[in-house]
Amino acid sequence: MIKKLLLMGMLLGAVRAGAQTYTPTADNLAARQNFQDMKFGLFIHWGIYSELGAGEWVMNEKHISYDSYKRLADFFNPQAFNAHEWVMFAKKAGMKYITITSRHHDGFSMFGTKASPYNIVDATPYHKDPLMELAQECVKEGIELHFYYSLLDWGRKDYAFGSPIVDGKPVNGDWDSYINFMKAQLTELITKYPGVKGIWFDGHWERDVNWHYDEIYGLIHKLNPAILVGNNHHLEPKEGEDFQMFEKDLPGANTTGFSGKSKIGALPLETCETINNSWGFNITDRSFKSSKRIIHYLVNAAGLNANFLLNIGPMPNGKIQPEFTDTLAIVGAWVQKNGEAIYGTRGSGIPAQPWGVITQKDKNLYVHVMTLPQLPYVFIPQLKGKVTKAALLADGSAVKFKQQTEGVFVYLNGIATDPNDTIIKLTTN
Ligand code: JFZ
Repeated sequence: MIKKLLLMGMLLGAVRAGAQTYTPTADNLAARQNFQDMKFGLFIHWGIYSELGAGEWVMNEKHISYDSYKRLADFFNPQAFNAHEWVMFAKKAGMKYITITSRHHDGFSMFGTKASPYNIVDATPYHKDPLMELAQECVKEGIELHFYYSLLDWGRKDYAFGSPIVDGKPVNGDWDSYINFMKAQLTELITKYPGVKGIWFDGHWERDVNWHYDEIYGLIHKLNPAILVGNNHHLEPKEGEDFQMFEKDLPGANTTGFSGKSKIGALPLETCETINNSWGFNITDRSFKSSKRIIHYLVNAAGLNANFLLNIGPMPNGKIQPEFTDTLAIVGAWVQKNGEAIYGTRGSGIPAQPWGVITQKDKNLYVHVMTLPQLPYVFIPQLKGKVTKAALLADGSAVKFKQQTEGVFVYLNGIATDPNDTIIKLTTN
């Protein structure tokens, strides 16, 4: 038994020694800082599934065969798509980057690709590449672009969805062929589209295979070392990844049950959430989140040192439904006014309080009071440094405070509160 353990330990050691260690370049580290500064992004789930108005899992959930589903491509013709409108929608909402599905689990590529004919340019009457238009528009408007890319594919023969897995490969598929296909597409996405800054992987959890991440991440970083790689595997970050993501949960929370194994690591953090209850366009889903709830999600994420990636599912004609534009116009107006306490901040390390959170930038702390307390003050524990000034961010008016060894009391009596978030800026020395 002991011998066996020793042997195993040696083997593990050898594997570890053999694995390449990833050292991010200076450009990559700068990209991570910039990513953290942006704080707010737009997630877009858009594909031929939008035609059925039942989310991006509709093929799987309704047991639609690949051949029948493929027919959706014949009718996909988003004549009303306008890249400028989408980018301006994001900008107006106060978002600094867009992460869009280039290919989801249905296997349909929403970009022009030589690696498969099953793509928007070659297989639909639209014959245009919306992701190219979006990429060019993003560069023009100073918005960063990231591509979501599915590892899981319900249709391809080489992927062989449903096949038993032996030795890290699907026995009924051709795993090498599938890995090469993904590498070809990722090369296109990184080299052809201007300004792409990140790749957001998803689908890892579908099967227990060898995903060849060393090769895939290695290829991405070879093509462009500054690209930020993230993977929605719901595990701790793996070698070669540049940020850690959480799905439908703030870092540290696990309301979904997906996040139990994703201990918070040292990489930049991002959490994604839907504007209603769906990722892809869903015609019956009317559970729209209020602007207040979205603002609170953004502020809470920032307080935990994380970005917030808010998802919308555009309609099959290429338009964004008015409920989303209305809500995000309100969110945008709020963020434009209060951006100083969001953009470029980091978590303060002070834990969330019943009334809200604290963000930090340089020597300033931003106290976000989202739930007004019963007593007319908030108490901030564990504050380092001496507070020299407290002022309402909205108008600069002085706010009373008292600092003691155990923390700072900030008095709210008589101040003009904001129904979303009353922000008090503390200057420390
Ligand atoms: C995944 C996708 O399946 C989904 O369509 C969407 O793109 C979202 C952002 O990411 O969602 C998941 C992934 C894994 C689990 C649940 C939802 N899981 O492991 O339970």
